[in-house]
Amino acid sequence: MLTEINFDGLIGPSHNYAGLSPGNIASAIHAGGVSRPREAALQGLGKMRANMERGLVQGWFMPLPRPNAGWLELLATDFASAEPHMRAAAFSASSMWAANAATVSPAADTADGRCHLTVANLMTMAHRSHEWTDTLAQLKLAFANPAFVVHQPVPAPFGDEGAANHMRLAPSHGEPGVEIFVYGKSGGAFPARQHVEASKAIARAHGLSADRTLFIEQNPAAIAGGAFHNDVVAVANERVLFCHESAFADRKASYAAIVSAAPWCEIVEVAEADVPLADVISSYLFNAQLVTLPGGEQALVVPTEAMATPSVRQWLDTHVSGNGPIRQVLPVDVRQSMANGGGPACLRLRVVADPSTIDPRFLCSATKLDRAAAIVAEHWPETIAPADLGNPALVERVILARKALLSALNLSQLG
Ligand code: SUG
Repeated sequence: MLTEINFDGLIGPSHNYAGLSPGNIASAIHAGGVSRPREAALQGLGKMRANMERGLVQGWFMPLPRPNAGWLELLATDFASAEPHMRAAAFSASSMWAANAATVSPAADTADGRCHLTVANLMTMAHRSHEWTDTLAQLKLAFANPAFVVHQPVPAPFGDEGAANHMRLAPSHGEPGVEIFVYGKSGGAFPARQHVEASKAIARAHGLSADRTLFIEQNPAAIAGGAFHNDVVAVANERVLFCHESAFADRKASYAAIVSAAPWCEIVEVAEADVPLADVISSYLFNAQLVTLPGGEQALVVPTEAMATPSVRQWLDTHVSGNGPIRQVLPVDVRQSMANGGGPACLRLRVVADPSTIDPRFLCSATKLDRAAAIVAEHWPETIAPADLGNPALVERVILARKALLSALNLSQLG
């Protein structure tokens, strides 16, 4: 049976705060801080568990090999001799943010009736540009069934950041939907990571129909304010689009195009006067998982930071006590990821599919979550300070920790 599956990136043992993402305010603020990889991974597993307990289908992706020795080799260096910024780029656990792993078009939207995935090239940020090869290997394994088509990345120089800049509206998950690609235009203070040429290439590769595909420009003011991905200011689920007033460059024309392509959709807009953009960015109100619970109600899985921001809390209380489509607000603690700019929505990739078509090793169960949590508790470093990155003992520990996880989950073939 077709259902939405959320695949979360299991937070890797090298999680640290290196300030690698210009335009991502949380990453800049926490640069040089001491990270807590063990706590981070347990928070992520806690989110997966809570969503499963609500009756949602949960999958996961494994951390990538870090430091990425192969990438450093291509750069004619190695971890011991690389300059500090290259070391940090090779060591980053950034693949945890699975919303940036790929763009997914469910079978109901595509010309050949298969579910298409294009791995994101993430080429704008050095530390993320080398994720795609290992991510692609996992996607090929998880989605090897002929129900799926897994595509190579869009070639340079067209930046693609995956599902973080892609939304889908549909009367229900399994029905044909409208896919909305949100791109940025370069020239602002911060990089526009999603290029329209990449979005268009993906829409063509996935065989999307023109009347159910939209390309919308992200508001440059939102990017300048710290919304480095569209999913920081907007999220969609089935027939609901939940967004901030400042999300799109041409607000009225964007809404008109969306309503014309999806007349059954409901746009829930948060006004700047109620929640200013700065509060949106710091609270990650929209970097929430908007999900349909088994009973049919929509719930918003928000970071705890959202509840601690008075304007956001007030907006949510008013909405839920009124007649709006978001019926429940479910706070979750993912503070370790949030400090690098990754909220609940960043940590997951949504795939509408029949779970029986997916390699079962990538689907979670309560027992597997327990097994992973035990490995994390035993092997993940408790803390990483910036100076630790040069410590060979830490490198060895991080490599062994990941190997222990893969072995416990029968995924050692990921190497
Ligand atoms: O690409 N942070 C990530 C956060 C990604 C959030 N994803 C979505 N919005 N979907 C990024 O900027 C920071 C790493 C560091 O600074 O150490 C980082 O890569």
